[in-house]
Amino acid sequence: MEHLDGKVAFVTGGASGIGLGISKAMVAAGMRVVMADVRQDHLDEARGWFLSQKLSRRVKTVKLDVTNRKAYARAADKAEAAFGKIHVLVNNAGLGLLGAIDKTKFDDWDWGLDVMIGGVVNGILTILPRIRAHGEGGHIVNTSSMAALVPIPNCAIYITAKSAMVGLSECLAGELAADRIGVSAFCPGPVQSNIRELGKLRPDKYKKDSGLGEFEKQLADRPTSDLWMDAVECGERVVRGIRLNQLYIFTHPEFRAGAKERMDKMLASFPTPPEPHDATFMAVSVLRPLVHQTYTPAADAVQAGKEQVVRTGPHAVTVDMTLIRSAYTPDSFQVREGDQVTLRVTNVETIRDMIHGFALPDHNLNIALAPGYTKTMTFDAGKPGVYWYYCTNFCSALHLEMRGRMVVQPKDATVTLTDWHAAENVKGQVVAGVPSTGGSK
Ligand SMILES: NC(=O)c1ccc[n+]([C@@H]2O[C@H](COP(=O)([O-])OP(=O)(O)OC[C@H]3O[C@@H](n4cnc5c(N)ncnc54)[C@H](O)[C@@H]3O)[C@@H](O)[C@H]2O)c1
Ligand SMILES: [Cu+2]
Repeated sequence: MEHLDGKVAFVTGGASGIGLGISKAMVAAGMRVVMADVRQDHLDEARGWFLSQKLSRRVKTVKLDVTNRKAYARAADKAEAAFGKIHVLVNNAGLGLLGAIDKTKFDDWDWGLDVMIGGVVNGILTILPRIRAHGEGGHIVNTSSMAALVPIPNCAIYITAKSAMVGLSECLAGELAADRIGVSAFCPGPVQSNIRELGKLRPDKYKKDSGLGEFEKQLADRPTSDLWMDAVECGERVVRGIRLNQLYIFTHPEFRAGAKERMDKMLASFPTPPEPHDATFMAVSVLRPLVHQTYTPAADAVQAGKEQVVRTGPHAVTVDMTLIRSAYTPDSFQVREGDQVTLRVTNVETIRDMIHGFALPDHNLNIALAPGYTKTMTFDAGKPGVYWYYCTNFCSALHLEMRGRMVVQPKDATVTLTDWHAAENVKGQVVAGVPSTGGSK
C-alpha cells in the first residue's frame, strides 16, 4: 500500500514496545491507529503520550484480549465506529515465552499458542473480511521474529508460534494479492520493549499446569540493553515495509549470515539424483536398460534425415530441425530480415532424460525439450545479424559444443552468404537437411 495518509490501522499489543513503536510511526506517516491491548496500564500510558503530543485525535485505545473472539469483533466494531474503515491489521501481540522444553508444561504451550497463533487467526478472520468489503486494498503484518529464521534453543513455544507467522504470511500473500491486500512477515531482532513483564500477563486459566514460573521471575529482572533497537525505529521499518509491500520485513542486518547458513543447509539437503550425463559414474548394467528407448514420434515430429529449410512465402520461412547430442540439424540456416520464421524442433534422442535446450538470443526463445518431444515456435527475424542458438541444458551448456547459427540477411543485401544452403534458401527452394558437423572444434 503506497499511500498511507489517512488510512486506518488496527495494532494488537499496540500499547507497548514494538506495537507502540509501530503505532507512533504510523501516526507520523499520517495514519490513524487503533491500539488494542490487554493491559489497561499500557493503554493509558500510550494514550497519555499521544495526548502530550497533541495527537490523541489520531489514535484510539481498545482493551482487548486477542484470544477472545467475541471481544475481538466488538473491538473491530469500535475501531470502525471511530475511524470508518480498517485498512491495516498488525497482528503483533506476543509473549516472550522462553524456557527449555523439559520445563514447559501444557498450560505454557496453550497460552503461548492461543495468543501468538490463535490471536492472529482471530484477527485475520475478524478483520480481513472488513478490509475486503471496502475494496480499497490493505495490508496485514504478522509479527514473527528473527528467531524464526535463525532458530535458537530453549524457546520451543515461541519458535513454534513465530515460525507459523512466516508460513502463514507467505501463504496469505499469494492468496490476497489479487485484492490488493499485501501481507508481511515481520521478523525483528532484539528491540527495546516490556517483553520481560511476561509474568504480569498470564491469565489464571493458564497457571495451574505451568513450569515456567521460575523463568518468568528471572526474565522480569533482565535489564533492557541499549544495544537493542529503538521501538520507533523498528516501527518505521514496518511502515516502510507496508509501503513497499515487502513479504519479509527485517530490521537487523547482523542476522543475515545466520539466515543464509540455515537456507544453505536446506538447499544442501535436497536430493540430487544422477542423470544420464553422469553415466561415467554408473555401472553399465544399470545404464543399459535405460539407453535403448524408442519413442513413437508424434504426428508433427521432425524425423532425423528429413530436416529442411523451406521458404513458404515472400516473408515466411519454415525450419524443420532435429536435435541430438551434441548437434542441431541443420546447424546453420539463413533467412532474410523481416521474415517470419516458423521453427519446428524435435528432440530425437533415444536415451531417457536426455533433455536438450534451444535458446536463440534476441528472439526471446528459450525452451527445454525432452526426448521424443516436438515444439513449434514462430518468431520474427527482425534484425540482420548472426544469431547463435545453443543448448542451455547441462549436457553441453558449459562449452557450447551443441550450437548452431541463424543468419539473418539484411533486406537489401545483394551478396549471398556462402552458408551450405544459403543460395537455395534465397531462391525459395526446398533444402534437404544435411548431417550436422557436430561439435567441430
Ligand atoms: N522485543 C523484541 O526483541 C522482539 C523481537 C522479536 C519479536 N518480538 C515480538 O514483537 C511483539 C511485541 O513484543 P514486544 O517486545 O513489543 O513486547 P511488549 O510486552 O512490550 O508488548 C507486547 C504487548 O502485547 C500485549 N499482549 C500480550 N498478550 C496479549 C493478548 N492476549 N491480547 C492483547 N494484547 C496482548 C501486552 O500487553 C503488551 O502490551 C511480540 O509478538 C514479540 O514476540 C519482540
Ligand atoms: Cu543438450
